[in-house]
Amino acid sequence: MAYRGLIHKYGRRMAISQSATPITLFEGDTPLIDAPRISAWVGGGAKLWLKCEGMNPTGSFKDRGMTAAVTEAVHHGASALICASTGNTAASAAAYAARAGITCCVLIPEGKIAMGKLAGAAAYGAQILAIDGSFDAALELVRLAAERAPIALVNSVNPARLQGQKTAAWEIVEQLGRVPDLVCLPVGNAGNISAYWLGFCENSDRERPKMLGAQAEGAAPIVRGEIVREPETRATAIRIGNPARWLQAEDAVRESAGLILSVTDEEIFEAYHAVAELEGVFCEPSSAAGIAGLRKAMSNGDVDARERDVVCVLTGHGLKDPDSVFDGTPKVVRIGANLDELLRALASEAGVPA
Ligand code: AN7
Repeated sequence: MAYRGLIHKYGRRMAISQSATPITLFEGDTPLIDAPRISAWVGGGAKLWLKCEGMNPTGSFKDRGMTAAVTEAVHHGASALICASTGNTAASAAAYAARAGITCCVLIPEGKIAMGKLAGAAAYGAQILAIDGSFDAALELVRLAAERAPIALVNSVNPARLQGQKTAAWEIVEQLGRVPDLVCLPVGNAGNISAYWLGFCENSDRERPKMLGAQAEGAAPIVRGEIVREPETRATAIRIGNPARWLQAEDAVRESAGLILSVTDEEIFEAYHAVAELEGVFCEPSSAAGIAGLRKAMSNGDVDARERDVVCVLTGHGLKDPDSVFDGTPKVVRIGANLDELLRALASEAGVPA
């Protein structure tokens, strides 16, 4: 039968109300593609696979958790949703609220949201509110607001979110035909790494991957072991200084014998450009933190993944954040509108002989 979304496929294995009518945009079922060139770029002899979560309906993995959280909220009578967001959660919540015919309010750190995410939230008709403060401050505020006002909180502190997001682990096992040896992903609020670990643990008692989480150096509270009051990174999705699922992420890393490490913005952006140019897979900068972290861990000997299956989760689509592609202005070569100039440019710019 045709694919009809995560709850239809996995709902019985999700701890959500079984009688609820799914609110779905047919999220999930995203590609897991082999990546020989980026494997070589990362080095160390591992075989890399890319889990392309940007292929979800609103362009990020958040849709997996949102179908579950919004289904649950609507089942319990909610007529409005709220979330704090670095962008992707906002776009996803706005879309699922629209799908359910209810109101959505999003609270964002002003000026720190990629344009494609803001565009999504606006297009789906959310009420967008901004504060002069960090994501962490926004999350604190929406938690308090949800205690006072009749509005359902859909950040990943909501347990239904993890129930939806854990399905990505099961898809990977199905697509690969086995459990991978290592799974690498970016860590912000730490909901996703917690959800993957939950999924792998529910999948098997014996075979589980190591989890590798990557934080941006300027927003690496778990790596540093302390809250970061003013997190800073160009990877704005993971510009978070006090992750809500901090302890759970530490458990996932410890229980899996994995690791959490930080990568510089420079390393993140190198990986971001490399995966697009070498594999044709365009993710947003934050999403490339997992690849950057893997490369670092391989080169300094923290992981030995030779001839192993490694999955890098690319959490959001590159089109979410078009500004990040360019360092200033796009590299465009202007030519006259005639064949001579085109052929000359092909030879000089692209190495294509006339
Ligand atoms: C592309 O949208 O926190 O560790 O408010 O958008 O589960 O928080 C986004 C996070 C990774 C980190 N990659 O995931 C939000 C938000 C992308 C993201 C993360 C986010 P978590």
